[in-house]
Amino acid sequence: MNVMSWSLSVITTLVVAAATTSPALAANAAKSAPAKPTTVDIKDFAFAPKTLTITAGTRVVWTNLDEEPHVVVSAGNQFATSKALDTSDSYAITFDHAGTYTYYCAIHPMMVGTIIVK
Ligand SMILES: [Cu+2]
Repeated sequence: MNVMSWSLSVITTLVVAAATTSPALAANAAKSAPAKPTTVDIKDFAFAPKTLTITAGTRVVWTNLDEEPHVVVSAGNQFATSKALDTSDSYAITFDHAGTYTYYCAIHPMMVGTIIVK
């Protein structure tokens, strides 16, 4: 093997090594990209999922699938209260800061849910 082809071989090895480290780069890219909206269904007088864990910057969309109206209210007044959501109505909040956000339905206070923002 002459010096030139040896160099090529080393370069090829480095390129392959760089390519195999790309999952880490991809993970970083995914972290910095805006998070996709996440949905909470309001169905059968319950929030589903009842507890939702998301990353900061995620938009959460509640959709009422019941025939009864529901109102999303932050237990600690951490975000704005929704209007009365009729069937198929949605309400969205973007959670920019880490924390635990508990909420309930103003009309049916036994309906409770939690958003955990990491
Ligand atoms: Cu309700």
